[in-house]
This record gives sequence, C-alpha cells and structure tokens, in this order.
Amino acid sequence: MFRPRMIARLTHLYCHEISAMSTHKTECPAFLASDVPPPAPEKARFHILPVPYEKTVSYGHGTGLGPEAILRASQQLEVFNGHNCPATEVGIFTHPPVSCTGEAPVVLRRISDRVRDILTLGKIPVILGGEHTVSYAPVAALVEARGADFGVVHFDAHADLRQEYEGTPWSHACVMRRIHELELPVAQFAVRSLSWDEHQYRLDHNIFHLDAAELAEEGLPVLPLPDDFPEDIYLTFDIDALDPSLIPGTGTPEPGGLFWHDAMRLLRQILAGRRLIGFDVVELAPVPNAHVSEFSAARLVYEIMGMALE
Ligand SMILES: [Mn+2]
Repeated sequence: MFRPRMIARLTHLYCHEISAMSTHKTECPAFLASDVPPPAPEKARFHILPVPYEKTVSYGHGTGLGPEAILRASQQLEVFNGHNCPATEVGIFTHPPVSCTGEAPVVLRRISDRVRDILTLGKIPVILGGEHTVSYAPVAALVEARGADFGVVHFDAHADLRQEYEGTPWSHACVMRRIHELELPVAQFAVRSLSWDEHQYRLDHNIFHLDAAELAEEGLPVLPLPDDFPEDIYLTFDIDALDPSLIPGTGTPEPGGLFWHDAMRLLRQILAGRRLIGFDVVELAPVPNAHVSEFSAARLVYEIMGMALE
C-alpha cells in the first residue's frame, strides 16, 4: 500500500517528469543522437517528424508527450540491433516538432506541408505521434505527391473506421475511414475492438483484415497481404496493436494484442519484396517513471527502419 509520503514523492516525480517533457522543447534530442551525430538532412534517408497532437483522446491521456518520450528513449538503443544493417548507416534526421495548436484540419494541413517538404527531398517520412488522427496528414501528402498508387498497412487494436466519433470526423477513431476515403487499399492487422458499423464497413468495402483472434488461432501467415496489394506501402502502427502487457502506456489498451516477435515477423513478411514509402508510430502515452512503453516504441521505430533496408 502507498503511504502518504510515498504518494507525495510519486506526485513530485510525476510533475517533474511532465514539466521536463513540456518545457524543454529545444533540448529534445534527435533520434539516437547519443551514439550517432545527426547527419545533414540531405544525407539522411529517414526523416523523423515529431507530432505531439492530442485533441480527441477518449480515455487515457498523454499522447501529446509521446514523440518526445520516444526520442528520449531512443538514446538508450543499441545502434546494431543484432540482425540487420543499422538504419543509422543511411542516416536518420530528426525535425523540430510540428506545432499542434489550432483546429484539426489546420494542424493536419500543417503536418502535410512538412511531410511534403520531406518527400520533395526524396526521403522517407517517419511520423511520431501523437494520437492516431495525425496519420491522415502524411498519407494525404503522399497522395498529393504521387497519386493513390500505394497501399496502407494498419496495425491497431481498433478498426478506426467510424464516420465520426464524439462529434468530430477527425477523431482518432475515424482516421482509417478518412484514409480509406482517399481511395487507397487498406489492410488491417491485430484489430480486436470495433463497432458493428465498422464491421459492416469493412465487409461492404472489402477491406482486408487479419484480426488478433484469427492470428492467435491460426498462426502467422507466410504471406500476410493479398497478392494484388500494392508494392509500395505506407505503414501506420498504433502501438496498442501490441499487447498492453508490453506497452501499457497507451490511451485505449485492449487485451489480446500481438507479442513482440510475432509483430516483428509479421512486419518483416509484409515488407518482404515491398517498398516502405513512409510510416508512423502513434498513440504512445508515457506512464511516468515506467520506461518500458517508450523504449519499446523507440525500438519498434528503429526495427521498422531496419526492415525497410532489408
Ligand atoms: Mn488503437
């Protein structure tokens, strides 16, 4: 049981950590800067864009602190991940965070503009959220830059296919509906929470999905995507696709998620023979004084970069 003094100390630590995260914006380190000096933007293949967006979170809060927590946790990563070419070899550049003040459409336009600049340089955008709503912006920027000639692979506990949620079409719970409306093929993995309407929408629009229960019962497929799925892929990874025992720091945890090596294997098989044109890792809401969530998210970001180079 917590004694009052212990509670006071935990409260102090919590407040200290939160204020450290929110006031030291300019001191936030670049991804893995602890081990590798950040390269010039034109020398880096991966361009990280932190997006501390938190507006429509419906349960646990704190996703606005996610990007900085991932960048800080990345300082503890090993450059060599044990099995493939370190992404630092091709360069990782970290941009200053996008300002997230204003209404959703305004902020999304601002994010899209920043992503367009990264695409103009011929680089791979890596968005750190922030709530899932932000994923619309890089996908829209890609469509503007090259047309709807790619597929979107979506890892999540939730289908996020609602027409609107809590009065807004820009809720995190609607983001995949907005993306699907851009006429892009979508493939969903590890979903285990969706409404009847979302279920119907998936059926009506023939949206490919391998839900968490199916993956658990039938095992991981060797070829996770349909044959006709586009070769170029944007990946949006809501960290609640992973089991909440791995990443408790997320707004809407759902039991029955993917475990680490299963997630890695699925990702690797999805990307085999395909090209990753951008990705995001979203919905991290750091738990004060427990670093497992942000470290796992940082590791996930680095692993996906490594897979993109295989
Ligand atoms: Mn989710």
